[in-house]
Amino acid sequence: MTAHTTASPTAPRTTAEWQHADSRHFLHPFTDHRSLARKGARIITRAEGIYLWDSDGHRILDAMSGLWCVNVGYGQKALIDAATKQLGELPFYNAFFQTATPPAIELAELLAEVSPPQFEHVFFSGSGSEGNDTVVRMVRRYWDVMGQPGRDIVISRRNAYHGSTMAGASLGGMAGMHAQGGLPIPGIVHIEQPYWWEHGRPQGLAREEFGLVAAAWLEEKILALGPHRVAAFIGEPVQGAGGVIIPPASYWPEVQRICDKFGVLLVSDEVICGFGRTGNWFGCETNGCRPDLMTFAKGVTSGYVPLGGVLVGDRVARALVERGGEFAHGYTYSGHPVACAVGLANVRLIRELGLVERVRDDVGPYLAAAWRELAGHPLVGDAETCGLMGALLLVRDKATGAPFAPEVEIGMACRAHCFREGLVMRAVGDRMIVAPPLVITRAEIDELAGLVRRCLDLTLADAQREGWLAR
Ligand code: PXG
Repeated sequence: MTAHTTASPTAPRTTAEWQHADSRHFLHPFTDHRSLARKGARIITRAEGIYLWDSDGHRILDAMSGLWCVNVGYGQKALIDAATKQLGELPFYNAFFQTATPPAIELAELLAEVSPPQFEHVFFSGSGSEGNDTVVRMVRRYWDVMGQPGRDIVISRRNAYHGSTMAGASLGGMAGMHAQGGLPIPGIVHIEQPYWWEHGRPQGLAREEFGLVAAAWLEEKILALGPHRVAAFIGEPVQGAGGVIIPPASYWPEVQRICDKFGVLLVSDEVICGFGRTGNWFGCETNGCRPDLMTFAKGVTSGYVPLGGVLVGDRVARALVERGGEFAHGYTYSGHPVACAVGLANVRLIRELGLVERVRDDVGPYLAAAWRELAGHPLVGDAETCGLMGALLLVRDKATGAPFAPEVEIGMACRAHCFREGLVMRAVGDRMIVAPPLVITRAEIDELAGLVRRCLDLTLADAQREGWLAR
C-alpha cells in the first residue's frame, strides 16, 4: 500500500479547509446546505468538562450537553478506558442467535436496578429513534399477544420529538417533519401539547387547572377513537426539542389515571429526561407516574458512543416472554458490547459522583435561582426550569406577554449573539433553552447565567435599534 495522500481525520487543517471539505461531502442532519455553505460550519475539535473548543481555538461553554446527552461532561477517563478495554477484548458480537456478551447482560441488569421497580427487562437499540420504532412494534405485538390485534393506535402530542425514523418522526408532532415524506404513518394520532403559555394562559387558566384540561384531551381522543382501538400513549416527561415545555404538576398523574382507566399502555420517552436530567434517574419519577415502557438513549452513555433502547415494564414483559414466542424484531447493534461497556461505566459514574442527587438538591435549585434573576430581564416573559433544563421565553412586551412578530426571529437573533460570545444555547422559536452537563459547578452556572444575561442585553439592543419593540 502506498502512503495516503488524503489527510487522516486528525491531520491539522485550517478552518477554511475543513469548511470546504465539509460542504463538498458531508450532508448534515436538519440543515439547509446552500445556506450553510455560504457561512461555513463551525468545526468543533476538542472538549473538556463543560467546554468545547473550535478549530480557531475559541472556548465555548456547552450549555446543551452536546445534544442533551453528555451528562457526565467531556473527558471522563472511566468511559474512555471502558471503551478501549472492550474494543481490545471483543469489539463486536451480536445477540441474535441465542448468544449474549457480558457488557450487554451487565448493563441490562444495572438498568433494571436504577429504574423504577416495574422495569426488569431491556431491549437495546442504537439510538432513540430506533428505540421508539421498537416501542411501536412492541406495543402492537403486545396487543396481538393479548388477543386484541385491532388495538393498534398510538396517541402522541403536537410539538413532541420522538426521533427521525419513519415511526419516530410520525410519533413526533413536528409539522415541518410531517410535511416531508408522507408522515405520519398510519395508526399514529396527535393531541395538543400541555403548554400553558400557549393554551392555558390566554384562557385565564391557572397552571394546575390547565394541566387537568390538557390531560382531558387524552381522554377525549381515546373516547373518540374507541378505547378498543388505542394501544398506547407516548410523551416526553418534559418536551425537550419542542422548547423545554414543562407541564403543570397536575398533568402526568391525570394522564396516568386516564391510561389506567382504559387499559392504555403508557410510554415515557426518557431519551432526554433519563439519567438524572430532571433530578431523578428518570423523568417519570419527577412527574409521579408509572409507565409501562420507557425509551432511553443519549444519557445512557453520555453520548460517548451511540446506544438506545426500551425499558420494558412487568405488564408487557410478562406477555412477551411468557406468551409471545419470537418477537420478530431487532438490530445488528442491539446490545453492542462496546456501547454497553461505556453505558455501564457511565451509569456507575453517575452513581459514584451522586449526579442525580446533585441535580435534585444542589445545581438544579441553583440554576432555578439564576433563572429567577434572569426572569427580571426586560426581554423575558417567562422563565422556567426542571432539574438541569431551563427555558426563557422572549417577548416584545413584558407587561402583557405580547410576542415579537414572527419575521423578527428573535430567538435566532439571540442565538447569533450566543455563538459570538462563546455560549451554546438553543433557540426553539422564541424560547431560549439550556441543558448543561450534570457535572456543572455552581461557579460554572454563574458563568453560564452571566453569558446568558450578556446575550439578552445584546439582543435587547438589536431590538431597540431595529424597532422590533414598537407596536
Ligand atoms: N426521543 C426524544 C425525546 C429525543 O429528544 C429522540 C427520541 C431521538 O433520538 P436519536 O438518538 O435517534 O436522535 C430524541 C432526540 C433538538 C434535537 O433539536 C433533539 C434530539 C435530536 C436532535 C435534535 O433539540 N433528540
